[in-house]
Amino acid sequence: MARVTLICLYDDWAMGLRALSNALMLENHSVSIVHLKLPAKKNNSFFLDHPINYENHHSRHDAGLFSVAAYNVDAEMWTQNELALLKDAINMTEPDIIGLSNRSTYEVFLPQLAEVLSDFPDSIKLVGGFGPTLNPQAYFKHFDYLCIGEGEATLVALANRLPSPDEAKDIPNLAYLLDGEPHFTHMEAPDQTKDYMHGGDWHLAPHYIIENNKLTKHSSFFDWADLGKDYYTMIGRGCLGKCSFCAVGNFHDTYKNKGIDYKLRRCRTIEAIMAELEQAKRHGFAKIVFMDSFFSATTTYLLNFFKQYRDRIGLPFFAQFLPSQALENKTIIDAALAAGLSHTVIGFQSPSSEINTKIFRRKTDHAKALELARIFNERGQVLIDYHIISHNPFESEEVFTQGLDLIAALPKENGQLVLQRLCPFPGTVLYKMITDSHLDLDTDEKHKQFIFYLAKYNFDEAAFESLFLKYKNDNVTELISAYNSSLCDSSAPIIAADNQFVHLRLPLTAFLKSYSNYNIFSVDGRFVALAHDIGSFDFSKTRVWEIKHIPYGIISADSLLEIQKLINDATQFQALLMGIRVEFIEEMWSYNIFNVDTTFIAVSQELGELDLNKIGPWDVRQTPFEILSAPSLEAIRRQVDNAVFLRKRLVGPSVEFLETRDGYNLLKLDSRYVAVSHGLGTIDFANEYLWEKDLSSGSVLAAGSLESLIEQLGQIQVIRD
Ligand code: B12
Ligand code: SF4
Repeated sequence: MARVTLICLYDDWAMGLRALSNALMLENHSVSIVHLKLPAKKNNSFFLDHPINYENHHSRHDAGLFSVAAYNVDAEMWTQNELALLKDAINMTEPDIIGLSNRSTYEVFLPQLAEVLSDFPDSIKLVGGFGPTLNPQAYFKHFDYLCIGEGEATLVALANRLPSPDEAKDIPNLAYLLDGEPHFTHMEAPDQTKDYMHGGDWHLAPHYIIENNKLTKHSSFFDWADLGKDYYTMIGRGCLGKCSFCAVGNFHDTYKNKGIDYKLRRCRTIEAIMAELEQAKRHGFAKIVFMDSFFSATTTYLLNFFKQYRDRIGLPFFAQFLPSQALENKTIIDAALAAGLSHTVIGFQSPSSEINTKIFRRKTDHAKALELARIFNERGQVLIDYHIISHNPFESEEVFTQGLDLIAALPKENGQLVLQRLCPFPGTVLYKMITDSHLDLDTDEKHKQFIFYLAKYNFDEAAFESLFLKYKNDNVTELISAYNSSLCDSSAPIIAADNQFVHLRLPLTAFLKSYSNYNIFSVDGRFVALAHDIGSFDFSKTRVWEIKHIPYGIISADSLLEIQKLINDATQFQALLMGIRVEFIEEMWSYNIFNVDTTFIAVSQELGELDLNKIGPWDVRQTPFEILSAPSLEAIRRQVDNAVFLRKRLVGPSVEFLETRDGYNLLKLDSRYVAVSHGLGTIDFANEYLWEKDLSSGSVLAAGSLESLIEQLGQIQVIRD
């Protein structure tokens, strides 16, 4: 039996790892799954000029002011602490094999991950997924092995034998450096009789979650998953399409180029899917999300599937259909609706059929896609996402006009426009096309087209025309502020900002202050403003996105500064009311100390150079203790002293209990003295880190001597009294 630790990045469901762990567990190997960060999203127009990922604009989520959504690493980069926790998690699982699942987006961060893995010289280090399959060269120097294509058989063979690279020749789908040169083993098609999506005990593999600078362990996936919400799965593998921008078609070519008969699409048996979904339903999931790029199968299969789904599962579900198949056999639409279809995607991608065929290699027929949208729309119950790809260097002015016409033709009720920015991944056909073409992207022009598409979707005809005529020759900044002003015009049909809440699981936590006509709350590190006009709610019961509200009734932002700005903008676009004077005072150890009005702030130099005249410290994503504040210079110096010590981990057996005083336990930890408030409960110092606790309210104090600690305790008492 081998111990295998699989790692995914910014993924909660990690279906690839689910399949791999099923395959391993069926062969009696022991598996642990580590989630380094959960999905993250951030809305900010900053990402318009700094694209890293699939930035997008979602007309419903982002219906407040203009903003662009960015995901995962660009929304919330992992911290050094979190990398340290990754090391801890791997240590705890003592793996023979460490397997990382990687997508192209994370390739630039490989050195950081490789450094963590290098601490485990005795484990085999393997990487798999779309990233290494498409662009193996980026991975060789960091890993012992790369898995090319689907990984179940390869990983099981590796776990059965734990070979060194020169003994791995007969394991299919592997790549590695042999005498410094890339070496690829033979490829084999996956065993078509096997269905690893479900059937094993994948959910019983321990899941380690690293998020918000904390590491938590869960003995079952279902103990941790958001029960009562969405359950993700697929009815098959692969896709009938071979789009040039998408990794999936290129994945298929990896097999085809080696002469392997690899089916574009394989469907699971209906019985296996029903058994899986019955389990999901028993666990309390409320909606099923089928992540198949298309719900494609024979018509007989689909009709039978929907009938069984309706009878045995009956939960609302998301699925995406092939327009041509659904229109030729409209009984599929009827059956899907009767079974509970509640959400779908209609993907247009380029507004031009010619670009779709010649550049994107898609067979999309816009007339059919629109007809399907109309049918769903007429039937009323289905929410439709319309997908269009923006920022395409091959698209001319004429295509932009076609895009406006296409958007005008979309049924809007129950619809939402999702503009995805083109991001060509290395190794895809499109990437090569773009590099070979030497075409320059006129970024400003593309940004403007992006905003005009949104306006076309969000505004009525007259409002759009007026914006377009006035600003088509203006710069992007002018256009954005004109777009935002037009949104305030009541003629524009705004579905006000329920943005950003999709990933928030917590109810509202703390009321911060009243500002203008809004109450501002802090919600798990973000800020939410609710207009007084929308009344009061019991936030422990109501999620903020469930509240029906007036335009701009709910505004959210990542910082207090930003939310105040949005409130100002919303209430007549007043000038920003912030003008803080910041003065540098001194450097203390690895901190810079500043005076900001009546407060003193210490900023860790690890955060790099910050211009505090332009950004508030609350705008900076921090790990604990990176930014400290206090009302006096003495107090901030003391905090720096504490922080430098506390940022080191306070774990280990050398904890000596000294005494109890004023609601604190006084301890000696190594050479330091620490007071821990009784309010924190019992702390197991061998397994817990003090900084995981809420340290903000003076619940942990530290000093170099007992006298100094007792003095601090006295001061705290004065403040509390
Ligand atoms: C589902 C899905 C999502 C879901 C994922 C979460 C969920 N709730 O399930 C959502 C919508 C959140 C999502 C988000 C994103 N996705 Co996505 N997503 C997919 C999709 C449709 C299916 C992936 C899947 O689960 N497949 C089924 C499993 C069983 O297969 P698999 O993951 O490929 O894993 C197999 C092999 O790859 C391999 N393997 C994988 N990892 C490892 C590791 C080891 C050690 C080994 C040995 C083998 C191995 O073995 C596995 C079993 O056979 C694919 C397209 C597709 N049809 O495949 C795109 C796809 C994977 N996504 C893609 C992208 C770009 C993204 C985003 C970056 C988009 C963005 N927002 O910017 C994010 C990144 C998310 C992340 N955490 O990294 C790209 C990846 C391209 C690339 N070159 O890397 C794809 C291929 C689509 C595309 N347009 O090309 N995605
Ligand atoms: S249809 Fe979707 S999943 Fe299939 S190849 Fe095209 S973009 Fe990829």
